Amino acid sequence: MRPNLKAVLAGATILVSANTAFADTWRYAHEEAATEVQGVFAQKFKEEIEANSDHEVQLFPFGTLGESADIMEQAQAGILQFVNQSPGFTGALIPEAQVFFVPYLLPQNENTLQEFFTNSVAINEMFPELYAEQGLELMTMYPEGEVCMTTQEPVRSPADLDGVKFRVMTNPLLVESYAAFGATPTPLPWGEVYGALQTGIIQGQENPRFFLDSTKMYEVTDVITCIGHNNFTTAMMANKDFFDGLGEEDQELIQNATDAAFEYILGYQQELGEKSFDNILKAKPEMEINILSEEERKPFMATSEPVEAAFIEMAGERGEKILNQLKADLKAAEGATE
Ligand code: 6CS
Repeated sequence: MRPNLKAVLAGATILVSANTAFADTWRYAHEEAATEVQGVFAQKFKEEIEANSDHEVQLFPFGTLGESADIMEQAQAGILQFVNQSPGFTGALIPEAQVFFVPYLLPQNENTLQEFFTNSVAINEMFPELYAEQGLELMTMYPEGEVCMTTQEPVRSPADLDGVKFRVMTNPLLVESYAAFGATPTPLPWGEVYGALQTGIIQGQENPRFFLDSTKMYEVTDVITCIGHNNFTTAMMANKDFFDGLGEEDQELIQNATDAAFEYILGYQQELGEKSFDNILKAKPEMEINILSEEERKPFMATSEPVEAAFIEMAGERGEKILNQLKADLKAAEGATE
């Protein structure tokens, strides 16, 4: 059942007025639990804002205000001042952001990946203009870790995905990508995934390593397969009217808090990802974890070209420009971390 937004926000208002130490309250919703990567990013942002100003940041983790699509609507409407939403749910709004689902585009080397997210011209200069058209001030994008699949049966080649109803985020290019991998892509909001796996409506899904552990995907699937095809990208943004209406000092405060949270989360998500498979095997020793070899990855890698073409078809000239800039940024990041 959807939470009653008015009731939640009324509660928030009472809390604010009870605490006279803060000048005002900024509401920030994200798509994960408080202890997961987006939650830790948000907590760091809150701490920075509150330590350096008289503003309060109130956090709304996954589920408290609805699904990803709901919190985005609320941020666009100005009910929320901040929102963390992954490009996986922004396909209809900002088709160009689907570029993050072209398989094998992002590097697997963590240093190169972090260098890319820090200095990318596409992320820091081009994407903000596209988000602005949707009433959003893009504050940053950051990685959440290597994406792997969980399924009921082993996946060694695209043929093993034949007939597998595979949940993807509600994103047309992800649908395209999993169709190219040989599966039957099934877009669903996150809140429906565990139950759909449990009841057999779907037989697979993908997510970053830490999330497979924290959301206990091993309880409802038996095999993890990593093919090195992607790293989970997410985005944090503010309502643009709210941000534009602030004084320079507050805008700088928000940028500094974002930068601090970004710096912190790079190392945090890396560590979390590294521990996740050990945690999963402790909880379920019979879980099968397969890291496919270079040879086994080849047929999956062959899909990157047609999926890239599908991206350009969907995102047009502007999408192609972003893709080219992103490739240039990745080359520069590789050069800087060789
Ligand atoms: O798969 C999803 O829908 C979710 N995955 C992550 C890692 N974060 C939030 C998102 O809703």
